[in-house]
Amino acid sequence: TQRPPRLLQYGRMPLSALDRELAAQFDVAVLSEQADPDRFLAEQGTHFEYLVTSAAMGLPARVVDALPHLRFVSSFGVGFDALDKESLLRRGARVGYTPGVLDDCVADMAFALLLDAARGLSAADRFVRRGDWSRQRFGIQTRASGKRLGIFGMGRIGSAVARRAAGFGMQVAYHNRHPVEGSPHQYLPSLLELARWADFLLITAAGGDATRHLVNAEVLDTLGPQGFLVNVARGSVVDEAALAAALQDGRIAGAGLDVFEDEPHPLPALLALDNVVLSPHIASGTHETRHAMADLVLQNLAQCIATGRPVAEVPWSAAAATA
Ligand code: 8YV
Repeated sequence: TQRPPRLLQYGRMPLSALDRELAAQFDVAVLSEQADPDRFLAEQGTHFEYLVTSAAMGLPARVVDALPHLRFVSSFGVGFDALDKESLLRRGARVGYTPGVLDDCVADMAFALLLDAARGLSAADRFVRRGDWSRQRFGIQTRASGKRLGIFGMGRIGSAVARRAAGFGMQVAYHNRHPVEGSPHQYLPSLLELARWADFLLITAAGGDATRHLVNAEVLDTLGPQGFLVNVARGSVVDEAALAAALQDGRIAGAGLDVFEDEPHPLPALLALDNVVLSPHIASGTHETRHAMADLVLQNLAQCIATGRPVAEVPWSAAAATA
């Protein structure tokens, strides 16, 4: 019998069943669990052709540079902003990821946050638990149905959000760098125009340098005191300090956030506010979706080992491979 291929796991995966399956199929080393990870890389880095990581853990250049024979990275997640593009392209390693299978659950979560922010659901829960109900009235909230939903980032997930919005009788407009061909929704050529138009500004744009802090104080002030912000994309898209200040001053009405600039550390100012609902980066975190993501991580690995290319490949990796 052949020895199973060696596989470097950057860290524990977001689903323990996947850790177990990887250990069954491969000769696994988990980098984060080595006593001295840098020394481990220096001594053993030459042995690994395959690596798995997640969108949240990412992959720094320091690790790629220590793996001279790295051929394939399989990442758990659809975002690839935390995978170091330059070092991976230099290495010629191909990069697989898990688009498509998480769209519905992320869109569900976007709507959960939108409705919670508008109707004050989490604040209402705190109100009842504190025993305030017998002493005072809960504040009047904001209607979501029929309102204007501005989507920043009309990709697969943005489209899934827009489909849900139809059921709530919401009008949808969006902003991307370029209009999406064939999209039935209104395109607004700038984020400021989208913020001015929208009652709810919802972010499903990719993270990374191109979108860093695009949602800044000016965009939030333009969204205005009746407006709500929802972010299920990347914390880096929003200037979190500006957001906390806008929420505190009532310059926007409320927010729902699943992602933060420095996870797992939301800005402390946010924790004290009742008009923001916070969740710990769980939009893809259902049994169904995490298992589908895990299957694609495994399929990407298997196909890359068999044919040299993954089932679902990060665009810049695919582009480099065909160049
Ligand atoms: C995380 C995500 O991948 O897919 C993404 O880009 O951010 C999430 O689905 C998940 O938390 C595991 O890292």
